[in-house]
Amino acid sequence: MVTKLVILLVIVLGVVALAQLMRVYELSSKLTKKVESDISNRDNRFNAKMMMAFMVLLFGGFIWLMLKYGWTGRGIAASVHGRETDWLMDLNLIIIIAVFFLTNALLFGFAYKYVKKPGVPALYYPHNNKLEMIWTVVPAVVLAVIIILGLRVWNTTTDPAGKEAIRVELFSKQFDWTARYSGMDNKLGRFDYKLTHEENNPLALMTTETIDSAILYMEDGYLNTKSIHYLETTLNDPNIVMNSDDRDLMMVELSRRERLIRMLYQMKKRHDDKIDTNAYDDIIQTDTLYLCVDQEYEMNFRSKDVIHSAYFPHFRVQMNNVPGMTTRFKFTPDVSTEEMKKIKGDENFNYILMCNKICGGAHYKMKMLVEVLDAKTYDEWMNGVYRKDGKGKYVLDNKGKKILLKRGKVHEATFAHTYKKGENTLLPTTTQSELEALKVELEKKANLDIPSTDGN
Ligand SMILES: [Cu+2]
Repeated sequence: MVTKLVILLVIVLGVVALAQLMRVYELSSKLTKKVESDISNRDNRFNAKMMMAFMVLLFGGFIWLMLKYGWTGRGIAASVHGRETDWLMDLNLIIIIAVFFLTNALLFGFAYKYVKKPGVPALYYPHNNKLEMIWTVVPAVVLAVIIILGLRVWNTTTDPAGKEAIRVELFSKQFDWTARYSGMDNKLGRFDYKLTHEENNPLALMTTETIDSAILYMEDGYLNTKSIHYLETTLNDPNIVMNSDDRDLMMVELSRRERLIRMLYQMKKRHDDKIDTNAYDDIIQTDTLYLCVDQEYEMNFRSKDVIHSAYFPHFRVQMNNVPGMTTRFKFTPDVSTEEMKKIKGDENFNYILMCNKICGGAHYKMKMLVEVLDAKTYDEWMNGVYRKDGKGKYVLDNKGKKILLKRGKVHEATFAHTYKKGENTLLPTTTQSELEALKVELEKKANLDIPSTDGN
């Protein structure tokens, strides 16, 4: 408190002192009969020299920074197209640095050379067509070349990938990443946001089961206070007294649900259960993204909530994840994590995927480790994920401890385990036996086996 007061006092006194100094200067110029706007030749020459000194400092500082941090400050790229974008970036930097030195040398050099001299009038030079032409055409041509080269690289990275590329989906939400590999068939299972279920189907994958369970949940939803059944019975119950605002809210919710259920039934009608298998073999990774060196990847980006941005700095990849659409980027990592550790001389080095859009409070921790494995290690990992079942079909194996797997398949019955009594405050008091009865009824209706909780 005292220090703050002292600082304030010093500032106030400083301002007063400055005002007094100005006053002294004005009075002394009156005495010497000098007009304030008159600037002496000595002042002019001093300013010209200071311009040169500033230029030397500016250029010197710039060169020193480049020597200290490397002329681009980027480090090597770890992907094939990354080298191309780095080449483009270098080309841009060369042009920018050349122009920087040229224009600043002219600016400060002219200020020095054409300093006001006694008796020499200023040259009146209003216009020169040739000069105008040069500084319009030259930058236009340079820009066109840069843009054409850039577009070429952009197109090669965002075009659909070839058949041999592995499809991976990066699903983003506040505040984490989930990777989904297309699996043995190299086809990503389809998805629809209407099938999102926080516990059982966070990626909103579309299979016969997920559609059925979404319909059942929407209609009857075990302990789901937004289910159509719950809303209807509550609204029609003569024993429940509600104020009109609450009733209106419930009616709105009910009509929303009814619209959604119609869309779900349409989805069910159109759904071809042959595509279910595309989703079943998808591998879902939440901690580390494993990539194989020299393998092309097609990354498909999705967002559940707000705009995120997938940023792999070492691969020179960045793409916005936009709710409601899939964005794409293809790239081939060509330096494995082990190789990069040696290049950097850092045992702890790891590639990383970060969110590069300020997407909310915990944005800073929205990261995922990326490991680029050599082909052999990558195969070992893949073999740990899959095993063949009795019919010779590949199925997911849940044994690998280091890998977190979830099957892209959910059953209605599983959410009976996840929705606990009293979790929702809107819930009417229900006795344990009523709960059990409801559960049995629902299971009968779903006509599904209750799967074991480990997802197999
Ligand atoms: Cu984010």
